[in-house]
Amino acid sequence: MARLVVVSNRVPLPRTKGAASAGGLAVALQSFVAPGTLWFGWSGRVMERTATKPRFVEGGGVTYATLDLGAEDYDRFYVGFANSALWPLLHFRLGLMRYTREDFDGYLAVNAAFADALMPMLRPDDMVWVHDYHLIPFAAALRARGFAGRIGFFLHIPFVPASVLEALPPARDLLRALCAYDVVGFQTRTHLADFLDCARRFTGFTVEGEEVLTDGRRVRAIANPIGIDAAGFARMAARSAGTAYIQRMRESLVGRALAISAERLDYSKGLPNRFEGFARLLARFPNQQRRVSLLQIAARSREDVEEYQTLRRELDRLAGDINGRFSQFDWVPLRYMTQTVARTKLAGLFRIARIGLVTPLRDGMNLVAKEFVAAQDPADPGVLILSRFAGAAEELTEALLVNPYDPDEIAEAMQAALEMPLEERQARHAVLRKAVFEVTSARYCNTFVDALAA
Ligand code: GDG
Repeated sequence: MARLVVVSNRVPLPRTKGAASAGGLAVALQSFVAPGTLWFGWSGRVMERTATKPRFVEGGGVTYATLDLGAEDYDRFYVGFANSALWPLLHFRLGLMRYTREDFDGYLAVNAAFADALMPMLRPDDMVWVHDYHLIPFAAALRARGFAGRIGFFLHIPFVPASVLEALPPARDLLRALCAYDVVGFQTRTHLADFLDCARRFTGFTVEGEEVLTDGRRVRAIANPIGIDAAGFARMAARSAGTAYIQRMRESLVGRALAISAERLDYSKGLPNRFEGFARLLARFPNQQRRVSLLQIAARSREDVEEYQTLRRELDRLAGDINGRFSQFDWVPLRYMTQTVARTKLAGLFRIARIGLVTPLRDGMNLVAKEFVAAQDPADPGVLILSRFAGAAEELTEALLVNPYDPDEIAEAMQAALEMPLEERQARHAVLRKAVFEVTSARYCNTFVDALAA
């Protein structure tokens, strides 16, 4: 069997496994990679200059090979093009997009440097699976260095309609770069359709069904929603609910309902709108005051990108506002923390929550929504409130779906969730649970690798 080579910007090194990491990709892939796999990417470290030779770590039969980034490459590739241009663009936030040619050149240069470092380790029959927006030009870089084997790409974040994509100056280059892969995967049918439309308009290649015909090659585009290890997460949540930590949480609630949100502190996740929605719940439905607390876990992320610092200050202010306005001497409505919480604890918190509040303005998929569903006790489940603009909304149709731009809609959904009778909660949860147990991380990985091998 061909060896699998995984390439991703961040590599979950074995010593950090199980630690509080707040990224979706690592979580989905970690349990899948089999012994013999090579996993290659950035070490997460910034040095004076970008390394030319990787450092190796072994763990569970998997070889992890990582490169340090130089300070200038980090600024241009990671902070610059990837997270200040592509990330906002692909989350429909043109107003936040900061593009410079220097950043784009840095992005191409790091992809080239990564290809240079990986190339000597590759065998001709390896299958290379590249992840996410940091590495779109990676296949083109490997092809330029002579690699002729199978290369696939999966985009974890949304793909945008042509009218949004065209605002990015090198849109055409990136689309053509995507066509250097054999398989290109997206989270949803919508993202897939937008990609095919963009390829038709901007590349000069022919699109036939769900394939792009380039000069001499065929690129297959697929929709392959990512999932979680649902059974594993459910077990973890049930076990965690019996621990002293969760017991302390219950005691602190003194019988009040818990609403929970957890994600990276990121403007795509819609935290200010959610805070405002919660404030409107308390203002419009005052009988819910003292009856519910919202726990917001917002793990700090990308702190070198200015927008993230601005968002953090805004949230500090909003959280202070809400608690100043509504707190009573023995009740604090909003519990806001920016540290990460260990995964097992998070699972237990999800399990005892009455509401899972997942309201991104845009999201490729959103695994928190799926984890919340898996964590619930089917006999007395909590209610998932989910943004229509999360990829997960295509599958989780029995959630209370909201437009996150309307804080009143969030408030009304919270009110409905708090008042929802047990039978309706059970009925909705049963349908959601089925979806989450069907589209698992294992299915996601197998589907992609099968498409790549075909
Ligand atoms: C990208 C796409 C797509 C969060 N806070 C803590 C913590 N987490 C964990 C969650 C979940 C993961 O991190 C986050 O995954 P998401 O999918 O929700 O979001 P992104 O990080 O933005 O991931 C996304 C994903 O890729 C996969 O394709 O779904 O749309 O944006 O597992 O539970 N984990 C711990 N402590 C925290 O405080 N331990």
